[in-house]
Amino acid sequence: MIKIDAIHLREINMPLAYPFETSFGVTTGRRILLVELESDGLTAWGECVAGEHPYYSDEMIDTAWIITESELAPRLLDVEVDGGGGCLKLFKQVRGHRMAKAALENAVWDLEAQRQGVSLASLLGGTRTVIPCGVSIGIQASPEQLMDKIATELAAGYQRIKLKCKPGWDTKIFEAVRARWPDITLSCDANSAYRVRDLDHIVSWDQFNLLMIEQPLWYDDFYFHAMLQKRLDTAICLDESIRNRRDALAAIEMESCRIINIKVGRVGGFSEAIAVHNAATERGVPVWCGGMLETGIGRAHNIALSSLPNFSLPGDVSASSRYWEEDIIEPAVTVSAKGEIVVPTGAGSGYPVQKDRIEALTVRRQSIRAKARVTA
Ligand code: OSB
Ligand code: MG
Repeated sequence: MIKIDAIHLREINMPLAYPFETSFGVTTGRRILLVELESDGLTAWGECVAGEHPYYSDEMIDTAWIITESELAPRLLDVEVDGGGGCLKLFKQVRGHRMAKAALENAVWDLEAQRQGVSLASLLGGTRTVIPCGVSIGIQASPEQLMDKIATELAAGYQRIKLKCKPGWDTKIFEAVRARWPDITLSCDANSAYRVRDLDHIVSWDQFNLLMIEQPLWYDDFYFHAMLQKRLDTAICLDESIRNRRDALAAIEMESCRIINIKVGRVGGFSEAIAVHNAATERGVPVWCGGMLETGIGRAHNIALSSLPNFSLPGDVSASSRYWEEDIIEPAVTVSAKGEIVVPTGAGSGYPVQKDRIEALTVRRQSIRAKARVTA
């Protein structure tokens, strides 16, 4: 059993090395909530992937902070928790707020791995020694600039290129990319930018031999994605719509998608991410690990998750240097010339945090401590 002595919340501000544009907006820097658990002389970290605004999902850093401080941290400090797997039940009374829950739960798993002296990957049930990596490339100022970016990422060895798209930045872009690279593994992600009037338009993308089309319709939809999937040869991949295992089962049953993007923050932590992974495995649906422009703390957790067997497609888990001038972990995440990340085997996540650097980036902090307990 694990007893948490203190939970430290902090907000760090980090400028992105390159702006990132999606159909819902441009991000130039991140405001990130980190949680740090203290337990028995050990320290474990978690990253909340909620954005500055509620544009990707209904969570944002400020709601995550309030929920963590007022509801989640007190619950975690009040009990002895039976490892990371115990958090789901502990937080169940609080509806939603999955990204906030995930930050704490994932830190508990990290702590548990340290206590057992095993890697986080193996504690989660991971079997892969290396993970295949892709990149997600944002909407650019011009098609030429996009071509340069793609050329750079392919030269670096990345195994799959995902293009962010939206009305006006789609068919013409796919045509140009396919004209130059007819055979690369290519996909697109619309982040819910299309509507039912666009179905014919989306069906016309079958000509581009995409690996998948990610979340083309509403962020909370299954029905219309199923209608679209019936008409498409290309696989639909759901991201935003999949909040838990039950959603994954519904989407697979309804044939709303043929591939699932698992983001540990979006589904509320490692336990639920593993449950989605296992449900997809049993039904022959491949999964891959999505990204949320994480710092090294979240990135290390994504690497551990990606070591599970059914993460067979390249994820959006890529090198630290694509996001940050300097990451907050040491060593930074690097990707080999074959487009792979080696899964660490040491105790815990395998990427120690740079506390000095985190201190320097901190703009807000709050500590919550366990009430003194009387022991017999
Ligand atoms: O939809 O996958 C997404 C970033 C922020 C919010 C949503 C998404 C993304 C990405 C970037 O695609 C993935 C990454 O490189 O971290
Ligand atoms: Mg996505």
